[in-house]
Amino acid sequence: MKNEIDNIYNQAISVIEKITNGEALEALRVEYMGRKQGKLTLLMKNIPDLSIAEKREIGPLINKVKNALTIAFDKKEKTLGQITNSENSFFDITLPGEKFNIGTLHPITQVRLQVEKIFQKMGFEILNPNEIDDDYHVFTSLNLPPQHPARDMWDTFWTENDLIPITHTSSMQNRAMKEKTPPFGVIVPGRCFRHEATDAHHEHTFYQVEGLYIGENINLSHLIGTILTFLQEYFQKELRYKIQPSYFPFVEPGLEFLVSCVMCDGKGEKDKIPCSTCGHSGWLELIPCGLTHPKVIEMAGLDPKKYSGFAWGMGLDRLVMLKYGIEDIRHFHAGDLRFLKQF
Ligand code: FA5
Repeated sequence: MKNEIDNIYNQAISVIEKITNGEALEALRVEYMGRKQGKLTLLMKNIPDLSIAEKREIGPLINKVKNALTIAFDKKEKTLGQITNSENSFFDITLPGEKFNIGTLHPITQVRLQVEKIFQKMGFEILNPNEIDDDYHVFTSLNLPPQHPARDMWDTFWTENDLIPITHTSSMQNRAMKEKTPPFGVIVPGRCFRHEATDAHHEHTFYQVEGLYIGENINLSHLIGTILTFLQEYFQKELRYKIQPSYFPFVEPGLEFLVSCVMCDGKGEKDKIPCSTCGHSGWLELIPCGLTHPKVIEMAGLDPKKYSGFAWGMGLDRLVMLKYGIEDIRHFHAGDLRFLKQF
């Protein structure tokens, strides 16, 4: 029996060495070590018939052979696996590469960067607003004391501790005047929040770009010149403009800056179809603005007899919509890649 065990071991080892694929190896494993009919298993079934002395010799020998074969099979299996992997890892440099989807800047971000560049060229500095601010900066410092009825013009969100997700970027006016020495110009691009029933032109979350210039002897011509220069540079078009009275407690006079419609060139219609962008009027109400109210200047610690200024607050989303002919503001935050991939 000892010889038989040696033979089985030697045969198995020599065949394992020659094997070249996993299937043949598995078949061989069953042939020698299979639980029912394996050659080694069958030998083990004879052990109960042996004498005690033989049992002591044969039992450990079979176990030793069994362990040695298990190791040989496992080793061969690993070797075959490595060969297969290296065959699979053949790299064909002629195949087209994997396509990576690289994101792009959101259209609002793209336009914000353009707007910032234009105003920087005109000497304006960029200030970032606090997205959550206090009552003083959002309202009181802008000549809107508590209980002022004009506060109703803003559908404001409040936090539980009486702070405000800013309703407009005018919230930085007081800080800018306190921090800077006139003459200075700043723009404040930022995200605003209002309790709005959303529609094609209104979102609860949108963007504004505030502008503030403070110096001496500032008048409406400075305001008009600045805004017109910006709009012509932004739309790359000669635009006609008109201004009409408006009301904001932090400017006096308060104005609405209108430009000839960029979609229909101020004609009110395009190809004989009424222009829906300007409501057939040929004019776009684009930028609320005005000369800074003396009280606002005074509240920032500056002398309103010496200093004057102008300010505006334009909707950035509106500028993007007009530039690219986007009909509904709600596309911006819908997360629809079909929309976003166009920019
Ligand atoms: C203001 O917020 C003033 N702070 C602007 C201002 C600044 C006036 C400085 C004078 C001097 P108004 O609420 O009109 O004004 O908003 C300004 C612009 O923000 C609007 O013309 C519009 O383009 C945009 N806007 C306002 N509400 C929304 C909204 N819910 N969704 C999208 N855009 C909005």
